[in-house]
Amino acid sequence: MALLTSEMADVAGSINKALEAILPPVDGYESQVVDAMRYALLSGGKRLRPFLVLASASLFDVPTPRATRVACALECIHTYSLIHDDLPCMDDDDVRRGLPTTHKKYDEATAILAGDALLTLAFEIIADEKTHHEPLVRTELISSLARESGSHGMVGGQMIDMLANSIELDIGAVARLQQMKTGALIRFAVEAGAIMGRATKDQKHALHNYAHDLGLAFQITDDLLDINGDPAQLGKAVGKDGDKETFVSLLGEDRARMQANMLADQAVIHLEHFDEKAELLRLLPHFVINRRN
Ligand code: GRG
Repeated sequence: MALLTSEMADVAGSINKALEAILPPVDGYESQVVDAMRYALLSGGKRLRPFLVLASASLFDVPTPRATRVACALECIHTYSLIHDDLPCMDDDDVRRGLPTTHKKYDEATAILAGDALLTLAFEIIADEKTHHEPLVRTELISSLARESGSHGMVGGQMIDMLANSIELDIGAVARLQQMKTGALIRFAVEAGAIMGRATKDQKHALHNYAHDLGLAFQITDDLLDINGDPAQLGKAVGKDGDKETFVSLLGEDRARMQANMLADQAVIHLEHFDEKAELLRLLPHFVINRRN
């Protein structure tokens, strides 16, 4: 695991630098929204999704600067989703990554606008020629990211989650909700490397299955941390799931933990036809289920 944690720290460092460089310069009356984007984007975070983009791109020897741009775009979408999720009309959180949430630091209107601007910035980054010289590859990345972020993916999952207090969800419905809300961006992260690297159909299929199992294992762990996690380590409040059905409320803690373990093992098996370049991807699922934040 030491190899993985040191690689993850390196990726976080290089992504932070790249995000600093990509963010528009602060100028004019609109500077408040750019300040808020910078605040939310550069406030820490594990950079798990960027790490996945870089790790999957490295399977196909995609040049790192290209993969880094896609990783930055994805982190912009992830950050926008956190800003909006923390708003009073959604999860109503005051602390994120150990700091005041964006609407607490600024105000609600600025937080909404910062989220909106991060969402559009993501597509601006990918559409740029610097991301890939082939327009078709850029288009495929854009359409996959749009699909996974939108109403068939993360936004759709968030909608179901918002309704979850008033509708009854069984285990299948919870799995579908989480595959949309959390799994979709993880799927894109892994798929992005395959798109840039012109992977074969079989390779794409294996990576898709890997991302599916990793996403569920990640979410089950998130549900467990909401019950057992330490707010100081997590940098956010716990007990937020309340009466909502989650993997843990439906399965119980022990079975949920077993399920996360099983999914992590299964994720690794999906990579069996990849060579040693897949080592970091092989280590990640067990890191994810043992994380404390
Ligand atoms: C508002 C459109 C919209 C979507 C919100 C992502 C999301 C959907 C809500 C966040 C709430 C939440 C706790 C989801 C569970 C999993 C998750 C995305 C956790 C946060 O991701 P990490 O752990 O965060 O990768 P860091 O801070 O490390 O980047």
